[in-house]
Amino acid sequence: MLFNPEIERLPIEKLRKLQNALLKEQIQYLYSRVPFYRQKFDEAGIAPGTFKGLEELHKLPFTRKSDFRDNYPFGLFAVPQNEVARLHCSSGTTGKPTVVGYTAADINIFSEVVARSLAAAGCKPGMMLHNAYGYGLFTGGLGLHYGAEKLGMTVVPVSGGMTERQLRLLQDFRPEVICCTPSYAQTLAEEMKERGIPKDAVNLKYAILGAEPWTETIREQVEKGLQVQATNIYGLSEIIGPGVSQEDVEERGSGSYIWEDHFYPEIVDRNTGEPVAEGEYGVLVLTTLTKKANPIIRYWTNDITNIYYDKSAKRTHIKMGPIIGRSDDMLIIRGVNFFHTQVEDVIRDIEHASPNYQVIVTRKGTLDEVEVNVEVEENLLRELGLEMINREIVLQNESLQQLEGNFTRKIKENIGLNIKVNLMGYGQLPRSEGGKLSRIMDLRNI
Ligand code: ADP
Ligand code: K
Repeated sequence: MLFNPEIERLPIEKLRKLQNALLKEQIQYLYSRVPFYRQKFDEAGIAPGTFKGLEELHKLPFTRKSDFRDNYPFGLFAVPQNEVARLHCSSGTTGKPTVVGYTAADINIFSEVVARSLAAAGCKPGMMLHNAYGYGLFTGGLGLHYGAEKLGMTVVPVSGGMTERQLRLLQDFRPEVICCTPSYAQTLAEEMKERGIPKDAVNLKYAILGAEPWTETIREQVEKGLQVQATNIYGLSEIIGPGVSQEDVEERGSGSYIWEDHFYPEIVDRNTGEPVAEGEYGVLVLTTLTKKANPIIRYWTNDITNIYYDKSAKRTHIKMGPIIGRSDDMLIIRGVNFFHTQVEDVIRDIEHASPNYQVIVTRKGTLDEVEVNVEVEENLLRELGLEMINREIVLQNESLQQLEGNFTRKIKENIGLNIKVNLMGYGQLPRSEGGKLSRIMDLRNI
């Protein structure tokens, strides 16, 4: 279903025209209201009166997370505080939180893009949404909540955590839709199995997962475990929150639509900042076209992905691939670029390896080294009559040695690195308890 078919199918030329007009307005607006941007535009030689629009966007400097911090709390706001209807903060995965503001109209935009996203994910008015994103300063909970109400859904504002209660409500209320982080969806799927809850005791059909990188490996696990069709939702507080882009349930695996009438995307080279060709990987840079309280020009998301038009798709808006990682999570191991999502990709090809894994980073002298801890599937443990796994057990067990060997070889083939793999028993690695799960354990500064 398309929530807003007219705009979601707007022909590209018209979309471009609209973006151009909105961008010019946005530049004018920021020039007159935000000293930070006026100075930046002056330095770049951009005068709002003669600014040519999209064709000159690349001349404008990037806005970075540090700009939010330097202007903390409200220095980037374009409206006085009494016009700000709501504040949110980023979850602070990478340091001090940043604060963002929304006017009532911005909240409407946020709800609109989330409503479109939910509809693309398979939701319809009248369906029930179990919203297990965290409520509070984090944009996920309230963002999905307002969007679902706009679409006309029944919202259960469960928030994250308290897995026992989540499972109870999933059985009692029988919602068709759940949204949460992919790692928490894994937890819920595992816990259902663990507690012997039959799959048909819950009525889920769709899962909308985001807030952290995930791959097809986790999609398979969640789709099987929860009996759902799972789609990706992407966003970040600096731009608006979740709902910047969303995958269509019938086009799973082919990328997520970026709602281009509100957010203008670019992909640039992570080292030079220069634009790359369509489809190439780089840093996603986003410009808000319609926000009023806290509009942002060329935000350096630090997220690595690619963007491309999909001519056979239902909508005209551009798509982005999955985020392969944050630029600052990229490790350089013996000269090879490495993201933890690459390990996740490999897991899919290894029989008996489960998508519960962790990448351990250490430093030897000036060089970074990584090892991978990965749990084996529960049924293998049972077959082998083991409760847990450690080094000693692996060394004594032929099947486990073989599995470790396979894994190491596959990593070598796919990533080009010799990486030490340590098998773990089921349940030995940390699980998401509701929020984002870090798959990287960084021991470099210890
Ligand atoms: P923080 O940067 O503190 O985590 P946010 O809560 O605003 O702040 O989270 C936004 C970030 O979360 C994005 O920049 C991105 O790194 C990550 N993210 C959000 N959605 C996805 C997704 N679907 N896939 C991968 N990463 C995502
Ligand atoms: K597997």
